[in-house]
Amino acid sequence: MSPFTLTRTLPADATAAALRADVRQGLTHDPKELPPKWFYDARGSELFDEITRLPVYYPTRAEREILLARSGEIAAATGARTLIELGSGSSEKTRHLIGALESLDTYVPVDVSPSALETAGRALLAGHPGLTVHALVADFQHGLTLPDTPGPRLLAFLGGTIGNLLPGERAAFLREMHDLLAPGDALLLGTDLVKDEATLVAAYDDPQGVTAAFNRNVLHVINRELEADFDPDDFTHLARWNAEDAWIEMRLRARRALTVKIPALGLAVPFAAGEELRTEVSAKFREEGVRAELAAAGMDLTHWWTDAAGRFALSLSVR
Ligand code: AVJ
Repeated sequence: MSPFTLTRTLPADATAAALRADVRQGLTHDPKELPPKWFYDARGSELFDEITRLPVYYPTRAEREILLARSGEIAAATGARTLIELGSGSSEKTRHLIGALESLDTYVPVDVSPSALETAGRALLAGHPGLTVHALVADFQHGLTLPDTPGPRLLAFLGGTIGNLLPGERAAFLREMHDLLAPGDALLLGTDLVKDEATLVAAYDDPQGVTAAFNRNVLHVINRELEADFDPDDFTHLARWNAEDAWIEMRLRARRALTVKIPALGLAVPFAAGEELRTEVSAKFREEGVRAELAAAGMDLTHWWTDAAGRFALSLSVR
């Protein structure tokens, strides 16, 4: 078998249909909201990369610090022969972990972007001649089927992206992850941690305005894909800490009363002056909460590692 295979579990038009459904549902809902996954077209992915290099955006650096310090322990604790990574993107975060996993046989990167999977998969193979890469084009929130690869398996979901799910979605997602694993397999989960409000809000409202551009980018995506006539300059970027739900919310607030036409959906969407559209929820966690949510999904948290400053955590749990 070739050391690199790419399997599409997403029909080519599934993404377009999902965008239409999400935009119709979210913009006719009161209050208005959109799921954060639509930020990431080519421009949005570039802006997110820029965010990860901003001085105020600490999660990426904190998680990298933990991975550099703990990859040996992760390898020893799991003895993984298959590493599955959800939302693998450029596979940048896992390069070090892959190097440390001495018994690794197969890497299964899962992403919605086939081009990112091709580039990352082939680059990894160049550095790891014995490795098999089985890339999956898939949306991991919707019925993931994994290839039959050798155990034990390690499933990695890094970056704190689990924070984009609402509590009910999170419970369902963790249960699905449990169901994908066999007894003895492990889950490596990255979670951003609750901390002082100023640090949290600053991470989502940088002075350079990169996060504001990233937030408004979803309006460009809707304009392009659904022929809408949003003027992104009509909206101001907002980042707010919601202490009750322990999450950061990104919002776009209409500067004036306006109506947006979305011909592809036959919709006219009125905004009142000052009306807010919620574009992202990014939940922050505490150790006890993560442990309890994992336990509810049938997983047993065995390791909890944070960066030296205690801002971000990686947890390892076993089914
Ligand atoms: C990619 C979901 C982890 O929530 O921190 C960064 C996305 N949004 N700045 C996060 C994001 C605004 C990021 N995740």
